Amino acid sequence: MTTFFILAVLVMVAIAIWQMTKIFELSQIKTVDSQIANDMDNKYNGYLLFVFLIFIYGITIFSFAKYGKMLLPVAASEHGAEYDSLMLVSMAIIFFVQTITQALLHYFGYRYRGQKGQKALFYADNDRLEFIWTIIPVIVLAGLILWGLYTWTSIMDINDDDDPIVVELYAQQFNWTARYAGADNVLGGANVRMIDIDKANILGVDESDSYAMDDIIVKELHLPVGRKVNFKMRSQDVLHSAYMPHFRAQMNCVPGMTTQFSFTPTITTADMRNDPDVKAKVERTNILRAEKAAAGIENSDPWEFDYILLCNKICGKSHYNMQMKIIVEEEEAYNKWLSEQQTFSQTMASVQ
Ligand SMILES: [Cu+2]
Repeated sequence: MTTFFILAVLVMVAIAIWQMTKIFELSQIKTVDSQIANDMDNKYNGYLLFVFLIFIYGITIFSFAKYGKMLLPVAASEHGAEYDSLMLVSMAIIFFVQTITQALLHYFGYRYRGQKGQKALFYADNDRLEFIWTIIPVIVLAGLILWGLYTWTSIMDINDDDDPIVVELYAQQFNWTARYAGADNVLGGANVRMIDIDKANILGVDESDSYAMDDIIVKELHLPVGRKVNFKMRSQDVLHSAYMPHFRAQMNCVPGMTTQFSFTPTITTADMRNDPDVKAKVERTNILRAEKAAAGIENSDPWEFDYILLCNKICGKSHYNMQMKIIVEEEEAYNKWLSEQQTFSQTMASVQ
């Protein structure tokens, strides 16, 4: 019965609005019904430009306030700080220019709106003005590009200085496997054609290569803090991308070739868990998770922060869940963990 009344009221309100619109239309019949904008129209549209300007500024401030906390915490790698400053300066310049140009654009739209009897001024060119608005972007952009290239070159300079650990990241739909180069710090040869599932040789490591014997294949990445790591990426099937956001690192994994990336972790997992930003994020997430758990939704256990390796190329239907945990720890703990893992020759022996 209540539903019926609500529906009846809604229908009546709709009829009333329709009737009022008709009355309004009838009362307007004598005014000029022209498709050409008059001074009044132009003025209203000019005011609407200011409303829109307030809207875009408002939504910008709102987004900063509400979503600013979603940004990544402090960079946990040596090159990360340089990368972050480049990003911050670029964004600050874009933000500054955007704020000023949008205000000018909308103000000019209002100020020079169409007015009856007013004729637009024919203004062919002004060399000084054009010089100013060409040279300033040229200088700023050239500066940013040069700085960017310099940063890129220094980040992408992968060499064997400082005794790096060599780790292979192997991508396949939809998981990651890591292979440490072992005591000799040289990865054994590998090729997808040598994959032998019966022997559990899932990475296609060359069983006849002596360098491969001490390689260590694992499903969790442990890295010693302060030690450079040279990653070699391979893919078994399609294009993947090894993305380690906390270390500001990403490299595509391409079938048929080896790509590489190198970085030095600077903050251990334990220290990162104590970072105020990370702590706040974990708290916020766990409040949501507790609510879900109370509602009986599965997989809502409290979350603990961990570094993570993700896939950043849409590689198939389970792409979203292609990830591997990364643990950064003191060299001692890392060495202990590594010594507890089986080498390639040990796993081969146990299967045969
Ligand atoms: Cu992938």
